[in-house]
Amino acid sequence: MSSFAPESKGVGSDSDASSYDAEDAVFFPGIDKIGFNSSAGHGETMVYRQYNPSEVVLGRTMEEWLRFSVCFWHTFRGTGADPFGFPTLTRPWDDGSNTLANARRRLRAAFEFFTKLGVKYWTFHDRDISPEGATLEETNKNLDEMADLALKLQNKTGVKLLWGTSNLFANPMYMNGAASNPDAHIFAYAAAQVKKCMEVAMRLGAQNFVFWGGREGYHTLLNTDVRMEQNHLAAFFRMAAAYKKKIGFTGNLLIEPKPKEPAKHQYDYDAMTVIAFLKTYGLDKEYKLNIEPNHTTLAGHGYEHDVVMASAFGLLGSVDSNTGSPDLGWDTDQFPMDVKNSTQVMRVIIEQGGLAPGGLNFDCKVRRESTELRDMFTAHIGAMDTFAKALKVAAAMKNSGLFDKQIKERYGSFSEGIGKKIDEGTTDFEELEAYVMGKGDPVAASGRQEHYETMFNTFL
Ligand code: XUL
Ligand code: CO
Repeated sequence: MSSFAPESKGVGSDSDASSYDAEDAVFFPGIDKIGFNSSAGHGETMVYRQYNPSEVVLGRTMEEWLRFSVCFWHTFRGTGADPFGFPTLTRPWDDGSNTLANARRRLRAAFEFFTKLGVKYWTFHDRDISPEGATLEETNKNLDEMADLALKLQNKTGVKLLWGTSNLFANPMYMNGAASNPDAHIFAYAAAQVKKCMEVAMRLGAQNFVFWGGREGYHTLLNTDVRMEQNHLAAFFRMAAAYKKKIGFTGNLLIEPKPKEPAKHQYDYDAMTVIAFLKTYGLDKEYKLNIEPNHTTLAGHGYEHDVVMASAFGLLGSVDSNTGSPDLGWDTDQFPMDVKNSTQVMRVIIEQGGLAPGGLNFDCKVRRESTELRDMFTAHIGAMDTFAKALKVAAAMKNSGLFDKQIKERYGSFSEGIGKKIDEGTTDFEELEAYVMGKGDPVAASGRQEHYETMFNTFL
């Protein structure tokens, strides 16, 4: 996310926002619950043609496999402002004020949106849903008040909280980092903020709690002690895990890697960096990863790379299912519309037996030029259909057995003889040398990349 604007001003509109204060106010008039119709015409984009929640794929419903979630920050706090232009996304219920009344309207609009879309989960940062006050005490009081309303709306609609997280990056106090800040007082404030947010998330039945280290990194090494900063980060994560146990919160704790933006270098660079960090500090039993593919591509990897790596080490907890623009070099947080990329992700999710208690969270924002309320719907519908189709394609690939069989054959030399001994750890360099001397030099086999790529295409 890059356009987070907790105190965005100027998002006013001609309509009177307070007319949405009534309990029964309708925020999206003229838009009904989105239905499923697999034969809808090409021009219809307010309908699901792939996502049929109750359809069973590989023994589970689509809804169970996909666990879609809408994020509050982009979809209900995004203004369309960018470094070159003012807000473009005018929401009639949002008067741009930093008041609790405005926060309440946004939250009620959000639950109408989730319900009409038919999405069962949502995610938020503490500061998206609730305005900061003059002191931490006042800020916490506001958050409690907003949590009361969120709980009421969750109970009324059946929508659940996939995860909550603390915004430890927007407040100017955090400009030099939160848990990696050189000032212990700011470290303490960040700890207090997470403590409160975790309590609120638990009260709302969160299934996970996410940490994205927005400003945990450096801009110049000339003023930075990188080891001390990472020791502090580890201390912070250790205390968060201890507090989770203390209060009996049973959700998963997840760290979300990102290589850069806003910091020049962020410590949670990519999946393998976070895994090494967790193992270095003995935290790998307490934390899993929330992977965002746009961050993965920012790190210079292919779209599905971090999902594959995290899962391979048993640490894939959830996915912020978005995409970058392959021809741009920053975090554009676009809605994922590429079936091939999403299929690669769904293959991993199928292989590890699902994502629960994680899910596919749309950490995505409509383009600043997509200004109509219905664009909020079509963006999510298009992305959900993309992943639903990807699920079906990945299931067909799995059912064919072709990839499993050919990959198994490719590594076949490790299932017997000397290969088996390597895997079992029962051989050594001397024996391996003797093996080659006895057998003669090996001949390299083709990797057949184009064969695999062509085979993949046949399933699309
Ligand atoms: C930032 C990002 C965040 C996290 C939650 O790029 O993705 O929105 O998902 O803080
Ligand atoms: Co994210």
